[in-house]
Amino acid sequence: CPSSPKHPSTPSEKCGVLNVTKITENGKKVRKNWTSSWTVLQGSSLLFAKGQSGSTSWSYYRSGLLPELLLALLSSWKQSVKPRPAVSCASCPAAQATAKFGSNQSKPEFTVDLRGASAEWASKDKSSKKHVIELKTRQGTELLIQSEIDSVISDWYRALTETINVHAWE
Ligand code: I3S
Repeated sequence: CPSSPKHPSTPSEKCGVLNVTKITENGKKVRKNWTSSWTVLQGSSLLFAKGQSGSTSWSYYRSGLLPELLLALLSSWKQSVKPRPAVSCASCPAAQATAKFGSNQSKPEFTVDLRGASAEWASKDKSSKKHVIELKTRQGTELLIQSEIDSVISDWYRALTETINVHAWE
């Protein structure tokens, strides 16, 4: 019998810019299409913002997410130059970002249900890129998630695996 989660109230809020592609959708293989997406982890959901493939500062400005983008970049930079504190809700404006998704300023392009999902470091045959996470959902969608910044993707790996563990039996 699996033990109950060690941290049932682990804050599952995080956001930032990640490279993402689906490789399977509803059990069917799809062609890779890497895009840079504003990504929000909220509870047991992972949301990807629409229209970030150009990912210019202007597109973030227009979507109203530029302040959050700058905060996320600043946070990544800070994390890369000094010991990293645990990710906390206060360090990330995920809630505001999600509120903006909800108010149509930037609709999520798609949402992934992390309940019953799995996340692991992708093997080399999945991608030639470094720092790639393979995320598989219960619904048969497989995604690759990547960042060039080691500390950024490591934090996401930790947050995703913790969230998946907490929601595994829902
Ligand atoms: O797994 P693949 O098919 O080698 O993935 C690469 C291709 O999707 C490629 O696109 P085209 O097949 O349209 O040329 C992408 O540009 C590459 O980025 C993909 O490989 P990586 O290893 O970057 O995931």
